[in-house]
Amino acid sequence: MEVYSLSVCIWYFILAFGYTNGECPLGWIHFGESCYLFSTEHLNWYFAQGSCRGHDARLAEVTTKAQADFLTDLALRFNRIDNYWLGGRDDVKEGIWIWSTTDMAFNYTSWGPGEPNGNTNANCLCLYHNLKYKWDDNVCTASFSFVCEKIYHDTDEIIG
Ligand SMILES: [Ca+2]
Ligand SMILES: [Ca+2]
Repeated sequence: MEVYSLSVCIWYFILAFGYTNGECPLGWIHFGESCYLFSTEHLNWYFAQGSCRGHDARLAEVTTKAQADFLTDLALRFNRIDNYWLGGRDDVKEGIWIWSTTDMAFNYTSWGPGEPNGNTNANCLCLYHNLKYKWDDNVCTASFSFVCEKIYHDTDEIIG
């Protein structure tokens, strides 16, 4: 138990001080051009998007393998029994997946085996626990955790 507590402490220390810096809000994790927040609350996809907007953010939109792997790896390390909404949807045209705020079609995907498989019943994108946090199409009204993404502000650019 002691060892477990210590390792949890070390992990939170890494999360707090290793991945973040002054340009992401406290609790958000810096990667590439963005800051990410893994929610602890559970909401349907629509309310999750609203919650992210409340943070001046959006549900995470993934355009590179590096970004996809980062989010999957982080969800695995958090090791919660949770699914996490991302900002993808195919409710406009079934089977045509787009990122919600840009309407851009997916140019990179990280679907789990057999996914997407929900047809018109499942029109929202998540990192799914039982797929080792690869991508899953799921029912948009399901109550899941979610990943918000906001722009990482580089201090040098603001000053320069
Ligand atoms: Ca669908
Ligand atoms: Ca599915």
